[in-house]
Amino acid sequence: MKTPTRHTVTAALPYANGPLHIGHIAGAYLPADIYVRNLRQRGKEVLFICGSDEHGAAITMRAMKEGTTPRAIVDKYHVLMGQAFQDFGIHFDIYDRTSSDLHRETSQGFFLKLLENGAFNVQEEQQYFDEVAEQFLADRYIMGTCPSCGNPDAYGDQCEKCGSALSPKELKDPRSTLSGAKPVLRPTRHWYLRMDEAQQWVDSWINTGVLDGQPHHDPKEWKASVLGQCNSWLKDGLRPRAMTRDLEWGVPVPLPGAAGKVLYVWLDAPIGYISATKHWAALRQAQGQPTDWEKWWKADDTRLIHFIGKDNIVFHAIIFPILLKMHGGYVLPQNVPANEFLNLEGRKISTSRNWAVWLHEYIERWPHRQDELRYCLATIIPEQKDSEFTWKDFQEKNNSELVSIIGNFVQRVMVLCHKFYEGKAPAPGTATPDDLTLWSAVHGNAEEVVRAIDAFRLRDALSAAMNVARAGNKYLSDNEPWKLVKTDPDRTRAILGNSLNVAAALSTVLEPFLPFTSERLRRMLRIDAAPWADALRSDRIGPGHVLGAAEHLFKPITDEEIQPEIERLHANAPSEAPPAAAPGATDGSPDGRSKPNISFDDFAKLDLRVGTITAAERVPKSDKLLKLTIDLGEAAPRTVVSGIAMHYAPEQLPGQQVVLVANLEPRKMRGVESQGMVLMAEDASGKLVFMQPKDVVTPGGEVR
Ligand code: B3M
Ligand code: ZN
Repeated sequence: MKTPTRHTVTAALPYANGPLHIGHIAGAYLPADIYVRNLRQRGKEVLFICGSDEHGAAITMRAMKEGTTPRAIVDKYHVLMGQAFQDFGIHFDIYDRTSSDLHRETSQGFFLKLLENGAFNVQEEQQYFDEVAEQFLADRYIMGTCPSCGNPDAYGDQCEKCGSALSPKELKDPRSTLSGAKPVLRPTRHWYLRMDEAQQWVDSWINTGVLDGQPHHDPKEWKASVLGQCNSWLKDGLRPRAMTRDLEWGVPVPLPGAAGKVLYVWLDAPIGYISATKHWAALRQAQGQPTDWEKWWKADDTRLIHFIGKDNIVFHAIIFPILLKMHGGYVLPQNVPANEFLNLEGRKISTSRNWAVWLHEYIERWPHRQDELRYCLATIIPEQKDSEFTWKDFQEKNNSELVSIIGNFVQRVMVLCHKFYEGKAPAPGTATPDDLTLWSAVHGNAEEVVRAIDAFRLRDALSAAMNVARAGNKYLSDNEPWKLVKTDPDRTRAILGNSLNVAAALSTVLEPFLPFTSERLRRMLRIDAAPWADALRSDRIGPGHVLGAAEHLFKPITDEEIQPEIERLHANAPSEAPPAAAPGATDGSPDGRSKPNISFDDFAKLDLRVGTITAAERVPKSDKLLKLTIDLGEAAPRTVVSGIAMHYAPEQLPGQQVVLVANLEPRKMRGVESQGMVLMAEDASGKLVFMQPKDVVTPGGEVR
């Protein structure tokens, strides 16, 4: 095992088929960013690589759904994702993309070298073909029943329910996801990676950390979940795997007679890390800083680390290493710290069901509050098992940790220094046992931050960093400088001098997690960022140093700010019942109401009308939704989707009078546009009942 002199850190290339959500961030990008920031603070040479994965069925299917081209999809989401990362303080050395020319050349070259090295078997065989869409069906293009668990919606490459890796021919009752047609078999030719030949060395590399007879890494440093998944693949025996596909969108197979074939996305995507590195080096070159890209991938003192989510484990820990080794000349990853999944308010995050907190929307709605979300997510990184984000927890952690621990400490020190010493740092004097205890807590916790980050225990690292602020708070509360100033001005100076230096140390230990806050804190203290070791000195801020103005680093988040987030989540998830305007639970506010007052003008904006239901039917594939036709006395009846299917059968409803919010912005639910919302109340048994006039009202009658 060589001592690394440089670190190549990659974060999974997200598919450019939709915006980023907090699950992506907590799973791969924030952990990678924390890791990289800390390495840089410690003066290590690091290259941090990411980019958009622009090939594969994820992209083409999205294009089909949006009725546009794959090119338009990747162009749109590549920009959106790159911007969101940047705005959120996740700073890659390059955020590249796999639809570039350089990437095409790089992955084609890689493929040809593999071919030359005998890495492939070319095989002609029968594969499923969709005669309607005129396309071969691999991976996500084909669905059927999982042979292991019976899930009727398993994909051609994987069952998402039980996690089994599948091939299309193992599916029972296969169907095309393109047309729904029953596929037929047709002959085609593909290049299969001879993974079977790698079985032995992969096994010993993963389980003993030995590669080519040399110690390579310590397998005890790998997560149990990563080893577990790899070993379950190894146990089944590695099998040849096709590295080409019959598709139009992708990197063309660079061989004569291979028209209409592209590289398998899981071949080209990880090579994307390499082409991104080349691109980065070319950009540096253009700026007059020539650099050699190859050392980042080929020098044996380079430590390669892949940050990913658990669904990418075998691709990074087995298949890509096999590709790198069969190609030759590349280092293999020293670790693949994969995380589990993040859930949201009790449910799985789902792009298709719009159950997600989208990063770019968060940044828009909570401007300058990046660190508040970074903090909350860092405390719940799903390191060992799936974890959960809730808006209440976000609020709670902001209020009782960021505001009360960090904010409170810094605020007290700054205000007292301004009050007692006109904003100039006092002299710390001779250290007392109390001061030594304080500094040993600071240094002990700072060491733990480093130890934990090196071991990919980022939650522990954050909690050690917070302990520095806790130690500062305790020191202040134990010594009460605000009282002591009257009796012992010398000791008071020492206490505040020490506290200022703890605040400076805090700006360093928090930086990997809360970069925006650290920067603000440094501005307040009027200090520059410093390398890790220097930054923890107790005399960094010397006597007479002029401080900036005291400002609050964090502000409390109120229920009024959080509630709309929860409501928005439910309102935007189309598979959910739309919120019935039921009395609802109170939020514990003193007067027992769940919402703050609104003005009369706000009320007057509502157009409430009485209508009569003329027809009702179920919305296909939904347990909760009914499609109602409502006569409002207008030229055409309204279509309204209502979440009452659990409470009423469609045939009960014609003739029923209802109160309708008639000017609610139309919204599509399950493909049906809803043009209003029916008001309902929840009775004692939990059943939803109609708000209806006691006497029959002519449809269209206004409710005031
Ligand atoms: N785009 C899969 C994913 O986003 C894939 C990662 C590629 S990393 C080379 O889950
Ligand atoms: Zn299954």
